[in-house]
Amino acid sequence: MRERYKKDSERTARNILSVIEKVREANEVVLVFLHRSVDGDCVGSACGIVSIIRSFGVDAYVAIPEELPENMEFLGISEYLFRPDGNTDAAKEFSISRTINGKKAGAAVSTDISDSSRMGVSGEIFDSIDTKIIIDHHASVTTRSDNMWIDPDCSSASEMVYYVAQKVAEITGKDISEVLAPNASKALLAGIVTDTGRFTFTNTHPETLETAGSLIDLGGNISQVCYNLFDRKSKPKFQLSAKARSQVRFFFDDKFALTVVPYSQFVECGAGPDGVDDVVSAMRDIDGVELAIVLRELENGELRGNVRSQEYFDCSAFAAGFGGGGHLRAAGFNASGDINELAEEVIKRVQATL
Ligand SMILES: [Mn+2]
Repeated sequence: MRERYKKDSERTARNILSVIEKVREANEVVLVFLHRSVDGDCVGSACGIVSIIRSFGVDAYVAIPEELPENMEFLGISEYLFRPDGNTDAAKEFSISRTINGKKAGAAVSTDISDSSRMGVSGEIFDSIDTKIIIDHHASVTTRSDNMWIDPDCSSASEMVYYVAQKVAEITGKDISEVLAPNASKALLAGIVTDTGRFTFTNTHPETLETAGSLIDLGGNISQVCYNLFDRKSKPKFQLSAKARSQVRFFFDDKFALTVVPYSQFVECGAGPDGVDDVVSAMRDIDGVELAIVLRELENGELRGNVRSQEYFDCSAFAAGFGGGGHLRAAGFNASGDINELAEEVIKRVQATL
């Protein structure tokens, strides 16, 4: 572990342990928050935190703002998830009395996100809880406090949560396998695999691989994780992906690749909202392309942009211009309105920046 990680993960571990004690005494529950348009890393890191907290006999749930994507179902983590806007008795109880199993949410942990505006329906719940701990590797954070661990150099929030688990085990004299359940370990591995692009991005450090190795020991299954998150696809997804690829337009000496996928094409192919997930990085990998953007329209009319760059384009700043966020080489945003008008606006702004 890096020197810097040791100090920060220990501080965060002690914060988690004091939250566990506070919540235990008050007979409350901890909620863990993640960003909307959930991905492997926010889901993995959040499940890791829930596993740590539950290992001390305290109730905790991931307040997931949308349905878990089908390609993550293999993780077997439904026991960790609570959907505030879901159609369940638990959601009804929460909407009436703001309690889960009769317990009030006494503390919040957010992973892979620090900003409630990107938490979807869970954002206002996060805002309403006073005690907060934030674990994130996105650079776009303006305030710092002792209750935050932000490290943009770390591959993933999941890697950070693994270090927190290690410290929690060390401080309390437990074995890490008592703190991280096998399904949580698998979810953490999925998070690292997602954010490192299967250990191919420049954020893959030696300790990232060591962490992944330990997680395999704890119950992660690397081939199952990679197959489900990257390779496996339904026929409709394959066909929509092919269509989106065939519609790519190139601009500015072929440095910018753009494809626009209206909802009608999802319907035509019978694909779900994740139907074009594999397209943007494939576009970015075309020789000479610096910037790739996929615009998709969801069933509810919401628009989503995925932004990837190769060497120098700041995706995070570009996405922030549309109210989104992310990393230097990978970012995203949500928008509303007409998808073709959004595309024109995107092209204009790219021309001004690229
Ligand atoms: Mn992440």
